[in-house]
Amino acid sequence: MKLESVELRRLNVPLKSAFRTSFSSVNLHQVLWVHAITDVGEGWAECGANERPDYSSEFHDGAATVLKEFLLPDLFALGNDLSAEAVAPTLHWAKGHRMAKAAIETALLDAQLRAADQSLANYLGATKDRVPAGVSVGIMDSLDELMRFVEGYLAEGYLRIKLKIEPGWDYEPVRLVRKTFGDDLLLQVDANTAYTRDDFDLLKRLDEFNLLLIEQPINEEDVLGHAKLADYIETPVCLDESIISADIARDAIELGAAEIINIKPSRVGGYLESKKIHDIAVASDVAVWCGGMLETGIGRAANLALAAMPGFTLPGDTSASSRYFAVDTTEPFVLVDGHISVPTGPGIGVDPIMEIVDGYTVSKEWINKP
Ligand code: OSB
Ligand code: MG
Repeated sequence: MKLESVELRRLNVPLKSAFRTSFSSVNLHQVLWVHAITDVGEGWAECGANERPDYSSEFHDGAATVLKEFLLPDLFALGNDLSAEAVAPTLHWAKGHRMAKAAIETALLDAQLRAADQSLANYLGATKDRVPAGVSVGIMDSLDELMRFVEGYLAEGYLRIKLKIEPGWDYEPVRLVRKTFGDDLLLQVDANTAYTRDDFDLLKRLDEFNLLLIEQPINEEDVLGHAKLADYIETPVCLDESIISADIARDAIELGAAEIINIKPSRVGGYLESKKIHDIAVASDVAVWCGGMLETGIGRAANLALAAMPGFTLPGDTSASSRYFAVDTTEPFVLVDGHISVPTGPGIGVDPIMEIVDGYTVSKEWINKP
């Protein structure tokens, strides 16, 4: 395969309701797409970075710049030696920028698999044709509002609820959801690093609610702190932001800091690195689940393929398109009996609907092979 040109496309996609985490509140989802044109066909990927460096250090302008100035030139230079598998080794010299690397690797993997008439799910070794869906519920203005949203999601059939928490929005919302919806509800929380080592007693109070897990309670660089917390509380500690590579996943597991892992392909540099983390976790008896970055259909499709691998034993944040969007950029993913079907078509298995995509597009830039 040979890379001929790449389109960087920015989209503004309105959310159905504001999504608030401990680090931001968004109404409009700003998205960066990487569209690769090769000699064997084209491929698409959604970059996991946000517009601002608020979830990780990456952000749209940074990802676009590193792609244009450093990553794409090396991939153009490979000529006919390019393959999706060659992307990570070729770009290894460039430190970090995993979301930018993941985006180009995924677009090329999509092109390569479409040409080979193979689905991403099949390529990754998926064993399921549908995956159980959880939903991530943002921080609300009131407990009443939270109850309305959770009740609505459960009525739609979601099989697991994840509550975003932060200091001041933790014990009470969790208590009320547990009390209202019962002991059988699969319930977990995500702090997005909002707590510190001084908050362990506060977090221990959540033990009484029999949560599936607590996700990334403290600073992502404090892996040892998560191991100490995991010793101190009953609730299993799950890492998200901290796990940026298979090496870190292996270390975090060995340290006792990652009793469960949220795998987000964008955060770790792509689907190939995600597969490595999956394999390490399975070998260590650590459960994994697929996280998300509010992906539109292009990104959601690829996440579903990953979530269909055998080690993904907990419901992911792989919700239906309607969780976030009135109109998705592809055929919408729908919830049926609490599950979402894994795409079976070649590559990521879905196509952008260009009339809709063009309506969301705010800018396009083409980078051509020199
Ligand atoms: O921490 O998992 C997270 C969204 C944006 C950034 C970080 C996170 C999230 C979510 C939503 O929790 C996941 C999704 O539904 O895509
Ligand atoms: Mg998280």
